[in-house]
Amino acid sequence: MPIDPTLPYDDQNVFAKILRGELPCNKVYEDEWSLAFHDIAPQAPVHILVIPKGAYVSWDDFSVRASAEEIAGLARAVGHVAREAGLVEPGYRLLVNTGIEGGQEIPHLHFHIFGGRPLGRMIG
Ligand code: IU
Repeated sequence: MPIDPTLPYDDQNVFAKILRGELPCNKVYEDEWSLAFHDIAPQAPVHILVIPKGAYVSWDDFSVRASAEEIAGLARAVGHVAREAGLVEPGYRLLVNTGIEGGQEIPHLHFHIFGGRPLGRMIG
């Protein structure tokens, strides 16, 4: 069920619980700003989620409230994780579902990294 991005942050969402160590994840990378883990229902041979450690509902929320350091930290983490997964040369796709019509289901910002097969051309 897609989430309403105008709602306040829900600290009971599954990614908040993963960040607090209350739920397990298959971790790929972690630093001061970010956590990356394999998606539980992969849509491609490589399907990794990268999330900020801060409490941000969505990309929209993050783009407004996050500090420059948090934004840079998350951007660097996404690039690092894709590189470490060996995806730069064949190529990969980043996706951030945002809000109800964007199909976002978990109310904590997450970048999807897809790769490991030809993904085709997709614009919307
Ligand atoms: P979405 O952009 O909010 O639609 O993506 C949510 C993703 O979170 C989706 O790909 C799920 O498979 C994934 N996920 C997960 O990795 N672990 C979980 O415990 C749950 C969802 I719930």
